[in-house]
Formats: sequence, C-alpha cells, structure tokens
Amino acid sequence: MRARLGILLSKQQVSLREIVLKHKPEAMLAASPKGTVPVLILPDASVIEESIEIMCWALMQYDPLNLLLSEAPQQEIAQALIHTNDHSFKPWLDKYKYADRHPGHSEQYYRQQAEVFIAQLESILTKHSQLMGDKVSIADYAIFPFIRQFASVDKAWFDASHYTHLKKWLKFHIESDAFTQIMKKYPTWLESGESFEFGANIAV
Ligand SMILES: N[C@@H](CCC(=O)N[C@@H](CS)C(=O)NCC(=O)O)C(=O)O
Repeated sequence: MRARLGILLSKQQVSLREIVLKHKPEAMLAASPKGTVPVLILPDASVIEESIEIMCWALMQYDPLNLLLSEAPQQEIAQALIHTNDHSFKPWLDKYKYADRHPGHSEQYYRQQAEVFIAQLESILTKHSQLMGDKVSIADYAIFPFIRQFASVDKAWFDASHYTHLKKWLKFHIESDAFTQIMKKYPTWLESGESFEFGANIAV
C-alpha cells in the first residue's frame, strides 16, 4: 500500500505485477531473494525492496504536494514518527494481529503495547488534522495503512475507543481517492502473464 501510494502521488509510472505471497514468482526472487513485497526494479536494474524507500524514491522524482516536506526540522520529525511506526509499533501490531501465534501474552497485552504509539498519534492529531500539520505528508501516507490494520483486528473495540482524532484521520485517508485507487484489485501476474500500467495514468 505504501509503495503504491508513493508511486501514485508522485505520478511515476510502473509496470505492476500483482503476486500471491504463497506462490512467489522466480523472477521476483531473482530480483529480491528476501521474498517480501514490494519490490521495485529500476531501468538500470537496481532494486529497491523496502516500502518506505520506494515511497522516498518516487517522491524524490516528483513531489507535487511537497509530501517530503522541504524544511529540515519537519523532515526529521516525520522520519522519527515513521521510524517509531516501523520499528516499535509494527512489531507489536504483528503480535496483536496474530496473538494466537504468540502465546507468551494475551491479545489485550499486545494491543496495550501497540497503544503507546496510538496514543502518541492521537495526541498529535488533537493539535492538527494531519500528522505534520494541516497538510498531508509522507508521515500520514507511510503510517495510516498500519493504523488501518490495527483498527481492523478488533473493530468493535477500536470504534468504541477514545481515540477520536485518530479515528477521524484514519477515516479521511481510507475514504481518500488515493486509497480507493491503490486498493483496486489486479489479476495476478503468474495467472495472467500481464503487468498493468500503474501510476501517472491514474488521476487522484
Ligand atoms: N519492511 C518491509 C516489510 C515487507 C513485508 O513484510 N511485506 C509482507 C507483505 S505486506 C511480505 O512480503 N511478507 C512475505 C511473506 O508473507 O511471504 C517493507 O515495508 O517493505
């Protein structure tokens, strides 16, 4: 989702090959043996295999909305938030999502650990509508897909929670044109043998 958002919002054009993780194509593993998606292969054959790096690469090509934020202190704050998301929140989120595979603690315990970051975001969003101010930035696009996952583990709990500002922010992003576009389904590459042009041809 991150990579697609980055490509879409920077109006880059890629040939998209949808895959099924249980049947990773040889061509994908040859390009990126670590076997995770997304993988971006550039015209010079170099490979970018981290979603946040694909976002940054795309926005460094063209960033009409200034999602990368031009001022250094702002950039550092956004990077720190994304870092906390990726390295602190996401590991707890994964345990919360699959608590049955982590019997050391209860689902509720894992959720409480993840809530440290949720509460941090809620506090930021009481001050402004997006994470870095009232304008969207890379921080919003890099983080909201994970908060969406958090919300959907126990939707009733999340809906009843007191994270009012976070819920509003999440709704805004889930209902956005960009998110609607990236959630469109494509036939898988192995089945269809076809790639799909994705990015600059899509208006958001
Ligand atoms: N840090 C990586 C994580 C990528 C990742 O773990 N992707 C998952 C899918 S969302 C995956 O490919 N898992 C491999 C598998 O399930 O076999 C990134 O954000 O690019």
